[in-house]
Amino acid sequence: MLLTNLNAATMRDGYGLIEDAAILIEGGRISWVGPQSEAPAGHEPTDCEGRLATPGLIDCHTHIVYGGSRAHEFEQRLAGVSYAEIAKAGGGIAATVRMTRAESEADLAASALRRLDALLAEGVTTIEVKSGYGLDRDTEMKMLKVARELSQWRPVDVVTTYLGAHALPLEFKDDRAGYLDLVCNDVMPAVAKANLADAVDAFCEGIAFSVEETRRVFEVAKSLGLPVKLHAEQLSNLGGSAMAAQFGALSVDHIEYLDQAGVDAIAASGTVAVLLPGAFYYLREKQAPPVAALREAGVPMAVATDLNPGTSPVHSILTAMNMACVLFGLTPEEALKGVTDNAAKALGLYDRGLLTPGMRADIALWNTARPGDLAYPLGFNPLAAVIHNGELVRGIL
Ligand code: DI6
Ligand code: FE
Repeated sequence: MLLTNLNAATMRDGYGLIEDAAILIEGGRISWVGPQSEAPAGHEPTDCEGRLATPGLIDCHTHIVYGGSRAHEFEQRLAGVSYAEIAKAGGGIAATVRMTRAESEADLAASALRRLDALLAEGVTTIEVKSGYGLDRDTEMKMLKVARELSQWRPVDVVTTYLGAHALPLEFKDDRAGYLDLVCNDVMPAVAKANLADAVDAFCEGIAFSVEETRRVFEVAKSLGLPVKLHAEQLSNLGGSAMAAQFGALSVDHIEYLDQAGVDAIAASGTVAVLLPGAFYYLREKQAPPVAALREAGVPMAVATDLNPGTSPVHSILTAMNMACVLFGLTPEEALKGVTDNAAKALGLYDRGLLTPGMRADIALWNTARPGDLAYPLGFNPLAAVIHNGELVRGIL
């Protein structure tokens, strides 16, 4: 397939924009990109009518597999009940755990596909999905299995993450060490053996797990050959990010309270900073992540939806990009880099996120010529077509 008459945002070096570009796709890969006037001969061209081409978008942090609804908690929070009070009364993560344990694989898959469809409608071609609403072995494995199988039903690549250390389950409420034993000695080895997870994550926070508890989880992940990432410094600065950097973490996510020492630590380890403005927005947080310091230190920044039923029911990656600009001060160029090249790196994937020769042919085509039009509006979707793995899977060309 030779796509012609494009504005190609290659994302190599800023937008890496090539005007009047052509892209040659062979065997599911991009084999050539450049000015149309120099395109290789002998291929039937497909005229893209001046549209913008970007890499397929990558949502590198989601929790789209879960049971039930927590819409009533949103109403309670708006009526002045705090997240902590709701959790104490058996709501919050515990409520989703109950509802996820009760649902069949088929029901979990059906609701996850509806959420996935919203993301795919905006040009997403790779998504990460976390467990963490089962907490017992069977439900964690059920969630990861459902997540893995989503790619059989939709044209998308799914990367899965085991998030056993998300919250302390009710049945272990007086036995933290006992739950960590279960995570480290039982569930994680079973997940690894069944090849159900590509990485291991934890929630390191005052209301979740300490730095030392998280370190224990990471030691086991390392011994099983699984890369790690971390929900860190979201509500307070515990130093989880610096500890994660010692394990060569792929990413540290949220990081509103990351300090300079933390920035320096993740800069040295090549860890990606994943910014999640949806949770910041829903929780009406006041402290934004240290974007200027991250920029200064050359830390790659990614942006994701954090789609989850509690703190970020955000089903739109374009909205996350917009929020990253308006709430955190990213440039629209950084936001696009954050859902392409840097999101790929946050997942340890080095074959996508750029429109350059050798990369997978995951391409989004947009009804605009300017890449700045993606992060700028709210509630407007300029997607025209999607190519996934070299196949046209949405729109017509
Ligand atoms: N960070 C959060 O804020 C949540 N999980 C996480 O790791 C909360 C998720 C929920 O309330 O369901
Ligand atoms: Fe999350």
